[in-house]
Amino acid sequence: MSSPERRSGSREDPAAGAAGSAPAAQAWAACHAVWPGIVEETVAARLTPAGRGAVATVALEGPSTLAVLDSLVRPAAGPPWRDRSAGRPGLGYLGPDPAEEVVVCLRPPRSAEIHCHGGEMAVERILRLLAESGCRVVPWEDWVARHATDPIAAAAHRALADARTLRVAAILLDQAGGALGRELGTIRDALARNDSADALRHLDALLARSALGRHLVEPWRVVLTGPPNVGKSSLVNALAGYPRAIVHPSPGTTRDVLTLNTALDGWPVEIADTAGWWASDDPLDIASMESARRHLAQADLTILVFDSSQAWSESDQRLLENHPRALVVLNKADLPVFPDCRRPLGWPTSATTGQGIEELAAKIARQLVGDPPSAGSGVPFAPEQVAALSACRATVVCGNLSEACAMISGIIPGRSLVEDYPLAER
Ligand SMILES: Nc1nc2c(ncn2[C@@H]2O[C@H](COP(=O)(O)OP(=O)(O)OP(=O)(O)O)[C@@H](O)[C@H]2O)c(=O)[nH]1
Ligand SMILES: [Mg+2]
Repeated sequence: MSSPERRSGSREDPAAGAAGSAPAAQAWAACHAVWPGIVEETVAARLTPAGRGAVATVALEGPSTLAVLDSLVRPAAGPPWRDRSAGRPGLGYLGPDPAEEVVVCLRPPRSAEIHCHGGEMAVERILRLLAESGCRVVPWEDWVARHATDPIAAAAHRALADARTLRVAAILLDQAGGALGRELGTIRDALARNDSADALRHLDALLARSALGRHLVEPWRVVLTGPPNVGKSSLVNALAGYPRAIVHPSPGTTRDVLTLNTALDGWPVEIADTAGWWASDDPLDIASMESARRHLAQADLTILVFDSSQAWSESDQRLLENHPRALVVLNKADLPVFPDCRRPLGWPTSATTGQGIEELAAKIARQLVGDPPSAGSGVPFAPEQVAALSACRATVVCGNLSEACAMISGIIPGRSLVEDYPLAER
């Protein structure tokens, strides 16, 4: 395989501006500083998501960017890529005929974006041709790591791809912008001046937000349970805003656990509808209830639904006692309430008329999230961040402040990304 690095060795790079110009030289020097191990390498990555789209974007970066473009992409008009200035898009034909129609945009100091048709085959072919030209094709996560300012920002950018709502995306953007890093700096400073109380206060505040942090990429799980026929599936549909689950007057309609993803008050939530609980020795009922039990064990919040138009029963009471932390909902509030002093207090809803549904959604969100962090707050969102903070806290509690300071310094942004993302070795 020919080496584009060698081919481009003697070439001036017009994309970088005039050779030796100060900004370009500084940018390139910065590239060297952060990525000493991969400076000789030219890499390519698909930036747009996998799957079909109208347009896809492949990025190319490294010393042989221009050489690769000149060898692979025939400009529709005008000079070769090496003689063009950065920022102006140009139409070209990539690869042997039938060539891929692409728009190339050069970026200083030595990178380019190739915009192509969004079909899988077009992108795969372009990446294969780039690989055959000597580029190393890397996953988008590595590309993000390469361009992030620090490991926390890199992790936040990767997590952003899985953010399901604007609300969680805003928190992750804060972390990418340095919110968590700044709070880690405050803890390090407190430890450096032997102020363990202040360090613990900040550590506890961060750890208290770690449950929220986990759910920035993974939705909260809410499971509806209760006796048969009380309106669990109807409530799931009302919360989702569309008829996802089958509703029927016969008890025992829902068998398998049915899940759907939605947002409540802007927070991503997976809602599960389950089979009703009743005394039965039918193997099908037992299997349905076993499946519900498994889901309930994983729930962040259980919603226990009863029918307020029916008498309170012994089995209702047992269900209530089995789920002492559940949010109790009294459905069918549009029907006359069956007076029964044993029935617990609960939130009244009518899945039929919509009464109480919006408030129920807000209640669920409040119970799951508590007080959301104010804009710009640090939120640990990756398990390794939480583990490091917990370990640091334990070390502070043991009174070893200098060791805790070293631990927290180890996760503070500012060290080379190469340690975390050794691209050159993969
Ligand atoms: N009047 C009234 N009827 C309701 C309400 N919610 C549900 N129903 C009716 O109650 C019956 C049972 O509703 P489902 O949502 O299937 O009840 P379920 O708890 O999922 O039942 P299973 O899956 O059998 O356990 C249906 O006929 C619904 O139309 C409500 O708020 N008011
Ligand atoms: Mg049901």
